[in-house]
Amino acid sequence: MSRKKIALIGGGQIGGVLAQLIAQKQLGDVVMFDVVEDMPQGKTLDIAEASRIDGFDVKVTGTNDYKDIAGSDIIIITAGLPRKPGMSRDDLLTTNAKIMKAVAEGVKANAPNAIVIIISNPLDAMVTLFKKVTGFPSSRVFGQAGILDSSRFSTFIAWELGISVKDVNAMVLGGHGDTMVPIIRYANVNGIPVMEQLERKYGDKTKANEVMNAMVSRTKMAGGEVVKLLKTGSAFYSPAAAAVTMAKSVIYDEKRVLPVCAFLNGEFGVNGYYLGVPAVVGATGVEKVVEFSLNEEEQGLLDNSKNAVKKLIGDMERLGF
Ligand code: TXD
Repeated sequence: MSRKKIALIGGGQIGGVLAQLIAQKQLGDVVMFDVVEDMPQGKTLDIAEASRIDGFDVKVTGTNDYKDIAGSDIIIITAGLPRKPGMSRDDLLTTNAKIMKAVAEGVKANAPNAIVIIISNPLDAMVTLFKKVTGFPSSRVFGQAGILDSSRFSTFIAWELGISVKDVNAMVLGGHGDTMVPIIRYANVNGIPVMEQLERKYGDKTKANEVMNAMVSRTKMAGGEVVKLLKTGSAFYSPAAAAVTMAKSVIYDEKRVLPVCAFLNGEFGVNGYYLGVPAVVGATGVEKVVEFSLNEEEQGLLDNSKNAVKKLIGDMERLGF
């Protein structure tokens, strides 16, 4: 089997980590594209020169020319500005929509058959715009947010219970913003409900709810917490790790059930919008949305999140995108 070709559109903080992770895991040959002259060439040369240390034979190259992404099997897009302290992800809309439109045109012209994973914020709107500009099937255009948000939720639970994060399953649905929906009821430790563990730990339902609600709030604000500490940008190690998980599931047709920003055709009562939901990710991209029952409160929170995404897309359309 010939090696896959993975193009990274955007060679900034996340793009750089993506390139190194993909190389180290030998997922495929990497081509990093950025508009900053020579920067992708420099970053990828640096990564490539570690090949003997990390033991990889995949090629890692950089370019400022879209023609070099031709034939890519997978494209991961991080092009766009990150937020600064005090900014919301939505504040990036105007600037990043302009960038995403240019990127979509470049990808459509040079790699029309690729599977596309989008990371740029505001995520749900950027995925929507990319799909609109390229006209690619929605199965081949999806976004990374839910894996990161779910990992943050799971990590906080593991820290609270003093257990391995490997045994925690906790999912976040909805848009990648303040209205995201950590699904408390299904959060579990090897099948044991987290809420039961918290009630046993504290011997008090009220305290258990307080602790869970604090973790839910921290999950929703986790991106901003990192931005506040970094001051010059946003999280980049964790989103890169999340996107590599998605790319791996495509490359090896793993059919992982992953929370991704996927196009909904009625699933979860949502029709015609991209939203974070669990989906089967395989060789053809998003193969199936995995629905599960939500109670009235959970459905209300998901509808609220969809409405926030719907408003953002309306704002984007009013800006002419
Ligand atoms: O999980 C998630 N989805 C989010 C995504 C988690 C964290 C950060 N999230 C967003 O990813 C963030 O808000 C940004 O919108 C993107 C990229 O974040 P990153 O930290 O990598 O930003 P950088 O370091 O500024 O890198 C962006 C690169 C930079 O090198 C620019 O020169 C380049 O994008 N850029 C372009 N590349 C290609 N084409 C065009 N037009 C272009 N414009 C800028």
